[in-house]
Amino acid sequence: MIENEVNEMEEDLYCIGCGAKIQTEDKEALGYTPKAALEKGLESGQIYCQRCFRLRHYNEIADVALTDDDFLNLLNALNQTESLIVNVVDIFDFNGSIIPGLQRFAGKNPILLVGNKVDLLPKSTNLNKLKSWLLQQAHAAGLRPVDVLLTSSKNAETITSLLKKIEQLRQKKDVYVVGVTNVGKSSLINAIISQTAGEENVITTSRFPGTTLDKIEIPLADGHYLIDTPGIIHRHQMAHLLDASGLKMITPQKEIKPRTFQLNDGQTLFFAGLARLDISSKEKTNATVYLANDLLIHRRKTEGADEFYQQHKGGLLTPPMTEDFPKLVSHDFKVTEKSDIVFSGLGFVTIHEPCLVRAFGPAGIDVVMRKAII
Ligand SMILES: Nc1nc2c(ncn2[C@@H]2O[C@H](COP(=O)(O)OP(=O)(O)OP(=O)(O)O)[C@@H](O)[C@H]2O)c(=O)[nH]1
Ligand SMILES: [Mg+2]
Repeated sequence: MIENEVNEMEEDLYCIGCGAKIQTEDKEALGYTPKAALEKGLESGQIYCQRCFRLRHYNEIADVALTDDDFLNLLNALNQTESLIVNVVDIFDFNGSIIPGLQRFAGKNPILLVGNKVDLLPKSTNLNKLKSWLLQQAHAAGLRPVDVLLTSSKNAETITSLLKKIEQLRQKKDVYVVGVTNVGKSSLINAIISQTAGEENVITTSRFPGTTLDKIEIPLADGHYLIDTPGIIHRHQMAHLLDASGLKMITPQKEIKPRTFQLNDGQTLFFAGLARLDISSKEKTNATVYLANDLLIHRRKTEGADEFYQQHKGGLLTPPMTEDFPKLVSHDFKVTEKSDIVFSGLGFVTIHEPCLVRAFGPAGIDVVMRKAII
């Protein structure tokens, strides 16, 4: 009897953690929930699928792939809606956070641009300057946001400002929170729920890309919804090249303590085994590195650096730990003013004086130069 009831109700049940439709048949597919867990969930009114359960309790990820079509459908649906679009980007990885063509997908709907994870930047960062930089970058990428905000899901004040801004801009419409995977969309929504309803960590979040699997609708006071969406997956993200422990090591957890090196001509920095930077310059050059605080930075001569890398990759230079990690390829830059060399998904290095830089990143990962942001 109970079983029948459960089966009938399955039609309309969604995991509150990731948005997947709940099912009890296929262990490998999205939304799988053991029957016993489903019955328990029905009693409590909050159902989490098995994948969310594992993520939340053991930090274990079960890979389930959404196809590029899934994302395209989601984006295409945006201009059919009447809504406010909140585009969240990771302030620490702006280049890796851009969704090409978002302005077109948004149609007539206004876009609020949110630079998240601002807690990772040093306290001394000039936030107003950073905001104008963000807007400028957005314009360069063809995005015309109606406003820009900096947030941290760990900072209540920024969440209050975000809520206020959303209320002001949404004009009694739905709110879609969109962005690339891992920028912190679900964490921001959790922070909003915590501030308005007092419930903590309702939606599943994790450092693994691809946590949210379908739309999650959070009801707002006026009958409209705040909608979490699955993050767009950029296949060329550092996160996809690493295993769970590697990912943990490169993900900054708190305020980054910049590490400055005075480099001579012909010196090299290795950022674990993931990236490398060579300097050519007549003068001494100062390089300030913004990376996860515990990640190894190893300085040595450029001469023999290739052999050194081959010898120590996966040993002294860890991560990576896996054999199939792509080889490092070089990118040459001529620094004429204070600039950042950005290793997408890893961090950046501010070069303070004019010099020549040869930067190495894993094949397929963007390595770019920009005007210094700090
Ligand atoms: N330092 C810092 N970390 C954050 C912040 N917001 C989220 N994170 C972390 O970033 C990772 C991804 O967070 P999620 O909220 O799952 O990101 P998402 O955009 O919903 O990701 P998908 O569901 O995969 O699209 C987690 O490890 C979070 O703890 C923030 O403001 N500051
Ligand atoms: Mg999410």
